[in-house]
Amino acid sequence: MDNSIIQLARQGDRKCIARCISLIENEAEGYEAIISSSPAVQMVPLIGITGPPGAGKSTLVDALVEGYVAEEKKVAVVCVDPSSPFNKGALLGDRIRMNRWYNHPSVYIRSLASRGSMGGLHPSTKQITSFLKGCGFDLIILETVGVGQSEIEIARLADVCLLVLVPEAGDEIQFMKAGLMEVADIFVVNKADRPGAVFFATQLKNMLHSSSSNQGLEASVVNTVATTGKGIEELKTSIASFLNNKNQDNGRIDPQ
Ligand SMILES: Nc1nc2c(ncn2[C@@H]2O[C@H](COP(=O)(O)OP(=O)(O)O)[C@@H](O)[C@H]2O)c(=O)[nH]1
Ligand SMILES: [Mg+2]
Repeated sequence: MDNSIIQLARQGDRKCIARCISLIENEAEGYEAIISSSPAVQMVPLIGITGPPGAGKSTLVDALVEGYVAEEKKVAVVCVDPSSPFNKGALLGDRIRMNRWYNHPSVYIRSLASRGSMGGLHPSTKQITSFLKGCGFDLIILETVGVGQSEIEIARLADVCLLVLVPEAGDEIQFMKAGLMEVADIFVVNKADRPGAVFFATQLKNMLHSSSSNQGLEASVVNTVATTGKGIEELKTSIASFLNNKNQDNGRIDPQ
């Protein structure tokens, strides 16, 4: 393994980053060297975004990237589609959705196919996101379709986990998979241009309030229209304040 590739990747060279990720993804020769070279970067937040297909996750990622790039942040986006390779159309759709960022100097986007069984994340996702943290990005966004085990895995991996839902989900909320509600730090009611969004958000808030065991931080609910950017500033504020609170909690000295 040529060490200069790793070094160039660390300096933000896109081709070298892509090459390193492929090596990690395929566990190809030299991949251990790349992983062990990853500095322990704690300060780069990993934002996980999950939810059902079609909820608007990729459109939301596109809008968030726009917001962060406007703040002169460098962003890496990793998209994992557990349904691929059977769903090439979804990946293509994501590519179109985030089209304007593919050649932007502040943005790096990578799609990973899932090799995990049970629709989980790609087994190397953790190593790949850790690697990216050491390549000069200010934040990492991880988008995955919420099927199978992926939400649980993304919640474990991410520093803040967004669950994207649409107003129509209101009818199904009682029947939602057990465990799904618990993974979210922030509930995003996207497609808030559709009827029922305000009602659904209120319903969600009530439910969270009544089920809150006050372990950890209470989740928040944000309404967005990803296609127009409405609510994106509020969402960014929610993300930042969740991460802030979490850091303060982690830094707190535990009274005996
Ligand atoms: N009306 C409306 N449509 C949206 C909104 N956000 C996304 N969409 C549309 O929903 C479809 C699915 O979006 P996509 O981002 O691919 O969803 P994903 O599968 O969750 O990544 C696309 O046609 C988007 O244009 C929104 O806020 N309002
Ligand atoms: Mg998508």
